[in-house]
Amino acid sequence: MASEDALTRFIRSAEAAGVDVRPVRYPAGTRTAVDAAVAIGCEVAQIVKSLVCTGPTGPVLALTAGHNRIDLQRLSDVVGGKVRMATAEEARDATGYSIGGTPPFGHVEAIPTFIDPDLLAHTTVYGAAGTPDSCFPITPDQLLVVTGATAEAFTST
Ligand code: 5CA
Repeated sequence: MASEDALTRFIRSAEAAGVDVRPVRYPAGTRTAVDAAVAIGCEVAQIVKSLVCTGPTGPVLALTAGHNRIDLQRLSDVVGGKVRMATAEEARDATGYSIGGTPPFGHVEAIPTFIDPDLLAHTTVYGAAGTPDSCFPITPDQLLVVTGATAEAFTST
């Protein structure tokens, strides 16, 4: 699917979820957290990585601060069963978006979501808006409400 379509799809899904998102396109690309932080001009720690894992009952979404890494053992303990990183195909099937552009909400199905507490320390954080060249700002409070995420420590730096 063309990236423009995925951005439009995300904006519509966010509206349906009651969030007025204002994505910005960055021609230099925002495929990784570092790319996104450079393009936006923010700290890497303010980037929301939307990482899809596969758990005992299906997909699990781990919203991870840009400077942190998922610790799969810790995440498994939080989930209550063994999780692994989803394959690119599994992630796309679960969310409707490709890796590099996966947004933190607005997916084709509701995914149980956990959020890295480090993301809650900022006034504004930035998530992918459906494409590897777009991001949108959001407050951590709004992100918590719209995702219904549980704040749990599941990372290592
Ligand atoms: N747009 C940026 C900043 S919001 C972004 O989406 N970053 S991300 O971290 O959420 O997405 C990239 C992540 O996708 C990588 O950190 C990696 O965990 C995952 N990934 C990359 N390639 C694969 C792959 N082939 N299979 C599974 N996961 C992958």
